[in-house]
Amino acid sequence: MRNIRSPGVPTVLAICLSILAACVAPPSSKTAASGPAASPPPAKHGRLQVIGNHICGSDGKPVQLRGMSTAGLQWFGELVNDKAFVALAKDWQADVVRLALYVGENGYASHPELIQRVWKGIELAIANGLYVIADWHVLTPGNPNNPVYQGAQAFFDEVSSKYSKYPNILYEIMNEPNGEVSWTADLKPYAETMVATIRANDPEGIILIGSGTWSQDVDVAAQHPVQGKNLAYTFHFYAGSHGQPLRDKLQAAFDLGVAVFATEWGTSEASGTGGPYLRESQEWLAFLDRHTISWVNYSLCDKDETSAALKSAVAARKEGLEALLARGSLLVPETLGPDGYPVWPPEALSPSGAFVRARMRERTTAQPTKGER
Ligand code: IDC
Repeated sequence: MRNIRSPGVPTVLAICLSILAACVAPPSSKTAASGPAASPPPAKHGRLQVIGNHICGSDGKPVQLRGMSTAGLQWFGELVNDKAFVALAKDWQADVVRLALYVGENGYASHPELIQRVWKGIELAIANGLYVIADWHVLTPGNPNNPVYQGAQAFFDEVSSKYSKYPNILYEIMNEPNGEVSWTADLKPYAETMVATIRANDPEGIILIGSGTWSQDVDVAAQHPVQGKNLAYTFHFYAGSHGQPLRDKLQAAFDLGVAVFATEWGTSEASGTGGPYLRESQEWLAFLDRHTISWVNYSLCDKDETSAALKSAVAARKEGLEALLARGSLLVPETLGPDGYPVWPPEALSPSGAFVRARMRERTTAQPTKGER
């Protein structure tokens, strides 16, 4: 977090000069891109809604959102910065960002101040016209009813009361339940409580529901779905570990009529390492395209692991990228792109990051949406 300093005389002078400059200069996309926009661009598809087994825009047409997840905010929270969100929206042409609020593992349960990163992330997403997923990152322990997660209701009550007025917000109530958890006895009742909590403040926002086996048991959930509107089920895959058998489960859920959203997938194995498995990732993405299923890649961070979209400092140093590192952490893109807004230069991206960015932009190039942005 930044230190708050009282402005000295030179700072005040600089502020006056910049106000004067802003008054005389014509509005330019460069200034709009690098500072918080006065009136943020609208969320691309308006208020989302679930119709049948699709997530649709406000016009009722199925949409496919693509975007990136943060890694654990307790480890890589610095990623929640203005430049990164501008780069993601403009250069990567992402539609959505997911804020992974780990609860266990030194996360929110023991560091409640992490909530500030969620608020800042939501604000930055709104300012950049991105949809934003508030992810209650259940992972260890695997049961969302474990006392570690006792803050869930208060969290979703607060998120939904603050942000229900924005079409940008989506709620992911349990990242990946795992271990001895039953859908009907543990997860569905938990989901019903969270849905009721959120619905008390937000009658419309999309609620994303996880399932057992690290959110792979979508087919089980789909047999006994939670009642209510604008509900969708998450499923997670890692291209090096999961293939056709998981796609079959997904197809089964889809055929039972529920909407699904891949809120987390990686080009690596499920451990976050190994690979990248780009051929397998292509196969998965082709499947998601065919069904107009939204996806979020894990993760936009610079950890030394395959699934990370940015190079680690160690890898960058090995490649002689000292000049890039000298500008600071790769979590803050300090380079200005040709259009005047911050970008990660190609050499800052890992093989996984380069692949995912290209896939994200491909769609935008294939189906121009200029008029909509
Ligand atoms: C992993 C990170 C790793 C971190 C670990 C901590 O990649 O750096 O040490 O969490 O638990 C998931 C989880 C996601 C995992 C990811 C990769 O939702 O938190 O991140 N993964 O293992 N499910 C399947 C894979």
